Amino acid sequence: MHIRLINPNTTASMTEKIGAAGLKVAAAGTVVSATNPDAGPVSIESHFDEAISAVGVLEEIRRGEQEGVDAYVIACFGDPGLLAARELTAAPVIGIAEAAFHLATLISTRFSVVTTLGRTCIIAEHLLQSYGFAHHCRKVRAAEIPVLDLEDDGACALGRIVDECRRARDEDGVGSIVLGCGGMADLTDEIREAVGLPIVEGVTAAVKLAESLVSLRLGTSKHGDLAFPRSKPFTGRFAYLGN
Ligand code: 5HY
Repeated sequence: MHIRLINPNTTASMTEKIGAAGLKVAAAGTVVSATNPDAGPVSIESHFDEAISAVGVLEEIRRGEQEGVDAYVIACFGDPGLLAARELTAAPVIGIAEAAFHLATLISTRFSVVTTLGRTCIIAEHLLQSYGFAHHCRKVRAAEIPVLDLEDDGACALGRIVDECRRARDEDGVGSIVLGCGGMADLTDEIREAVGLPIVEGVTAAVKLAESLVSLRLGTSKHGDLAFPRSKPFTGRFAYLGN
């Protein structure tokens, strides 16, 4: 099976890191490829960034459909464009936030989330509500690091994330912690070592869920709201999206 990891921001080094993390946990025989859109924000840290990045995600889904991809992972913690992406394919499409929330509730009754900037906490809180996990999550915390500090070894992003995870461990009464950024995909083991709690990371969680769905031959339902979009022309610079 071929799983395509889509990094919705346009930072190639983060896409590479996400691909490596996914490949590390994939079963033998699973092909893992990672892409990012040509156009869009270099990092996603606001509602605006998210809205623009969603178009890039949809273009990558359309590209994957021509390549016969079996499942997709949207590797940004806001799960940008998730439902629209599911309309474009019969293959499973999994957002890393949704995947991490599901797994965290299988190993703990309560979890906290540690994400990057405080201003993005509301995005995770909205997802917790819309996915029905709000009552499982004690707190969405921020390490107050810009997303691209995760690409800069000198920025001591890891130290700030560990400090915030330790605060969650000591103050929130939770059994596990969810990492709130695709760019943290390579830090799980170090954080687990330093904090001593189960750490749930979304990219790897989504890859294992995608493998399960494909092996169970469970794809996105084309019955109801996730049916393929109705054919229609699009105008202007989006004309290429119409049919
Ligand atoms: C992410 N931004 O996973 C989100 C994290 C965040 O570019 N990749 C990004 O802070 O919302």
